[in-house]
Amino acid sequence: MRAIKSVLRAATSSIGPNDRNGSKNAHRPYRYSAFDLLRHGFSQADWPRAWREHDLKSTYDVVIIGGGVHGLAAAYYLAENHGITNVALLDKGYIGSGGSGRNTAIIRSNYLTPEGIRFYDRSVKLYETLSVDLNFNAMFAQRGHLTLAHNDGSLRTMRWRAEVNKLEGVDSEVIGPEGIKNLVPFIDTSEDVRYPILGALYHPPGGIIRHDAVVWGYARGADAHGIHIHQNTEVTDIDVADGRVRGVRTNQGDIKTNTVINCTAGWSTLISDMAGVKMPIRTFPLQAAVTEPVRPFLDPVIVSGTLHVYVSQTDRGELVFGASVDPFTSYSMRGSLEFAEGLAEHVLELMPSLARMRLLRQWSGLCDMTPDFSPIMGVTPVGGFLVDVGWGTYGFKAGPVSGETIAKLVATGKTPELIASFGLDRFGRGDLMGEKGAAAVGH
Ligand code: PYC
Repeated sequence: MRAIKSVLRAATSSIGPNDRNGSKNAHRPYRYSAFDLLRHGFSQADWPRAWREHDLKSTYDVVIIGGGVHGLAAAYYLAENHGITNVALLDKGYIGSGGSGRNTAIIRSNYLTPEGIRFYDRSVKLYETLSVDLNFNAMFAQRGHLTLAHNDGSLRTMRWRAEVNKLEGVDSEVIGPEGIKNLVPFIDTSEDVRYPILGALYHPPGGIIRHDAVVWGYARGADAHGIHIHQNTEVTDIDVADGRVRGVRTNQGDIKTNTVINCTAGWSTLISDMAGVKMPIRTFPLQAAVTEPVRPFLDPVIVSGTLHVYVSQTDRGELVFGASVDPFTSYSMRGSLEFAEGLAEHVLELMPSLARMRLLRQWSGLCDMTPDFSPIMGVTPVGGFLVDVGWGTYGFKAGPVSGETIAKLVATGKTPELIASFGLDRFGRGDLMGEKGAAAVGH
């Protein structure tokens, strides 16, 4: 047995550096497979590290600030699609420790504006192939997404969204209480409740994913191309001279660069301020909570704007809940009793049979809200200072497409059509992209 184990261990550790792209730092990432799982199970050998640590260099072609899904996806697509690998990704904590590790992992493209629908639909498409593209199982479960309407006004908005979705080739339709009950037998569709359910926007391609796996998959892919991921590296200032970015200063040393991408959430205004770029953003906490695991009973994601609640069941059986952003600006990431009480009340109005379930944990993340509920992406008045910020409560689902489009902008110098409507200059022109009607819940 010992001999078998040592052969398996040797096989496991045989993956070595391989200069795949001609970049000195590129290496062939470890290939995960079912056979490997078996091999590791027998050998008990450690899995190889998914990404490496590097010394901070004094110069990079591109510096990305923020090690969440947006920053990591931008890093990955810069290398994968454009061969740009002399890139540093900086995070003041550990990767995925901000919004990417705190969101409720809902993916959908049932937005309201044609621009929003096209943009988020591209993200859904990228999410669909992500596990294969990155050889990292992100467990995307397209179990459908239901946005409930409890009054005529919301039903009208659901119809509107369904029609624009269809025009853009996105699968969405309005269904009635019977259709809802078929999909979610536990939901209370009776008429004698405070907010009877009149119908719902049903969006079959929507679903949930493992958000930490998305972060790690992109980190591994970026690292394989030789991109440097620097955790615990806080940006303290951005050097700008003659209207252009010249470098960034960090608590680990200074970096010279001509291109900086602000991919932060929560701190996006503080980072942009360092470059002298003002952002029309206000930051609010968004709380979430998770229950103990129970047997699977809930397939689709359920959202009720009127009750300010959304719920999904993970593959492990926990229910994950979220609500509206807190009603005040703050950088606090703590949960509150008020939230847990309000949540319980609203969830029980929808599914009274959950009364005995216990909440395990609650937390919060920071949402950078813009006046029109659309992001701010692209160039700024400071040359070489690009932004991918202002995600409100939609950030995680947009990670792949944001990374893809920002990388294209850096590589080509041209703003891709998919993000042309999201520029900072729209606020000066008064050309807003009202996407509030597609928010999961009222904010
Ligand atoms: O837009 O689907 C959404 C969402 C869910 C949680 C926060 N935002």
